[in-house]
This record gives sequence, C-alpha cells and structure tokens, in this order.
Amino acid sequence: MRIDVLTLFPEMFASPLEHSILKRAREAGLLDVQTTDIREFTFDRYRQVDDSPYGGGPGMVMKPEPIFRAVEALASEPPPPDRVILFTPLGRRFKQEVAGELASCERLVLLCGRYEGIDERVHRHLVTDELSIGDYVLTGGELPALVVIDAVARLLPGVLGKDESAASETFAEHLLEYPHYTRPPDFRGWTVPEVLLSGDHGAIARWRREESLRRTLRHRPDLFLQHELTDEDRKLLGLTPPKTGRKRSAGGS
Ligand code: 4HQ
Repeated sequence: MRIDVLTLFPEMFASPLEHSILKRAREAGLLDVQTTDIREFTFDRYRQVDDSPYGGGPGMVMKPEPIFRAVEALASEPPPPDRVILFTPLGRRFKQEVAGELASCERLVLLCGRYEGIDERVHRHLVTDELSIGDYVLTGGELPALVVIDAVARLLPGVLGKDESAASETFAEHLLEYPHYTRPPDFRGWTVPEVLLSGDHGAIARWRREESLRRTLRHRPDLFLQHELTDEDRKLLGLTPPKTGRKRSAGGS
C-alpha cells in the first residue's frame, strides 16, 4: 500500500515510521509512506500557506491553491489514490471498521491541516473522506494521520507475524482482550491465576474467553452489545440459551 501524507511538518513522521512494526513493514515493501511538504507547492515570494479569514475573526485559514496543487501533482502518478482523507473533528469517527476499509485500498492521500482550519473548497471539492480520531482538539492533523497509518498498516497482509496476527481478530468480534501474564508466577505476592499454569489448554481457552466477555461487559457495555454471543459464550456467562424454533406468543406460556 502507498500512503502519501500532505503536511507542513513532514519531520513529525520520521520517528514513528522508523521503529518496530512500521519500520519492518516499510523495509519489507508492504507499506510505502511518502511525506510531501505543502509549502513546496507555493509559488509566491513568502511561500504563504495560510491567510486571514474572509469575514474576519481570529486565527488563520489554510489557502486552497497549494493544497490543490499538491494533491493534483500526487494524483497524476499511478495508481490514482482511492481516497483523499482530511482530519477534522467533524469527520466520521475513526474505528477499527474504518481501518479495515482503508486497508483494502491501494493508495491513500492523507491531508493534515493546521491553524483554525482549511478553506471550505478543499473540503467540498478535493477531499473524499473526513475522519476524526476522537472528541478532543488537536493542534494539527499529523497525529491523527499517524494513528491511521499505524492502525491500517498492521492489517496489511504479511505485516504482523503469525503470532501477532491472532490478536487482531479480537476487535473484529467486538471483545476486549483477556488479561495477560508472564513469569514470575509470584511477583510481590501477586500470583498468576492457577488455570494458566495448569497446562489444560481447554480450560485456559474457556477462562480467557470468559474474562474477555466479562471485562467487555463491565468496561465497554457499548462493545458488548455489538458482540454476537455464541452458545459457548452464554454457557460461560451462566445464561440460558434462547429457545429456538417457535416464537413466544403475546399471551405468554
Ligand atoms: N483537529 N481528529 C486538525 C482535530 C482532529 C481530531 C483540530 C484537526 C485541528 C487543524 N482531527 N485541525 N480530533 O482535533 O482528527
């Protein structure tokens, strides 16, 4: 997958892309991230990327011309981008489901704004998708872009090893992870649950599943409601299976 990032601060992307899994994915040729400095697409003496807002008011607005030129220059190289994404608090909330959609794309353009905002004509006539990573105010779209790159990269085929990839299935079924433990079995008197030391793989799998279900119910009831309980899940939670076949009548019994 190729990802082009348009930003006024390309240096912000260096370190996150040079470590761990993102570094490995790039070295393996599975992910190609190119940063482009929007200022390179200014042609005036002062290389101006922002200007005061029409109608007055505080702060500055990003000018449309350098952004259009930059995106159009990138888009002229094949393959054409599947999406041109802008980060803004009014965008669709970035969730695992969205990461999955983006991971199936060949090429993405991520547009990172600064200042009070971007000229509305960029939103209306250049951008295909607006995304928000959450309800808080950031100083720019660079951190959201890195969040999206990270979440999408780990979904690309071959990026995670065999051992790592199993964990990615968890969110897909809307459950949180079970608790993890490693050596020592007793740390300052805090012991590892007996079942994990038992060697009984069936019992361990059931314990982990029940922990996942219970902690999702307790900490994220919104996610729990999205999860489709299996018969095994119902048994683990001590719920009676729903009657199959004939529907209950309005009169009961
Ligand atoms: N922004 N999720 C970029 C955000 C934001 C968010 C405010 C967008 C500042 C310049 N973007 N402007 N939250 O807070 O995506």
